[in-house]
Amino acid sequence: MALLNILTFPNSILRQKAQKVETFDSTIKTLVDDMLETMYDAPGVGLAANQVGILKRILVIDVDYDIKGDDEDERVYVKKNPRIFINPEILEKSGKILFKEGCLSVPGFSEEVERFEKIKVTYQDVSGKPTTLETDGLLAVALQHEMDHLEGKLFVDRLSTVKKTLIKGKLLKKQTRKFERSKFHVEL
Ligand code: QAP
Ligand code: CO
Repeated sequence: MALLNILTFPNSILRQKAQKVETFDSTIKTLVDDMLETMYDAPGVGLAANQVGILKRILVIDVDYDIKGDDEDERVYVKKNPRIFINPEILEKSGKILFKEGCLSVPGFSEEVERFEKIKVTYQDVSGKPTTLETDGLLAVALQHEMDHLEGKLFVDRLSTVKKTLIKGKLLKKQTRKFERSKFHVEL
């Protein structure tokens, strides 16, 4: 198992559309394991392959967690219920819900986004077996958020231009500082 690097907004790779998985081999299984490890390590409740720079239609989600530790850096997720969705598609949707969303690719920001309240999805598991699932609540929101990633879309695209521009500016500034720091260390 390995930790993968999570790309952050406004990285242009996050804007690319992911391709359908056709072959369910050990490469996919390893990728799924690494994505789960990366998600739990972050910690987060959902991760799309696009976010680790791999343009395949794969999502991992775990919304059944307990958070241990009060401090942001020391938080660990327990009671894991990892869910894997490959080639997911929405078959039916109904209702509307406002949910305050965050994203591992937009660290430190969360904003209210409108989603469907209830969805029915079809997807394949890690061995390629087709499954359908009808769900609502946090899992339905997480699925819609993660499926957006597969289309190169981020939750900030669903906010006002003002909010989106502000978040972009702050994240770019943070990334520049990180880069300057690493340059300094190399030159030492
Ligand atoms: C997507 O989001 C999602 O800003 C997953 O500093 C969104 O895991 C699922 C995170 C809404 C369900 C509902 C965000 C971690 C994690 C941050 C995440 C941060 C640290 C976000
Ligand atoms: Co996200």
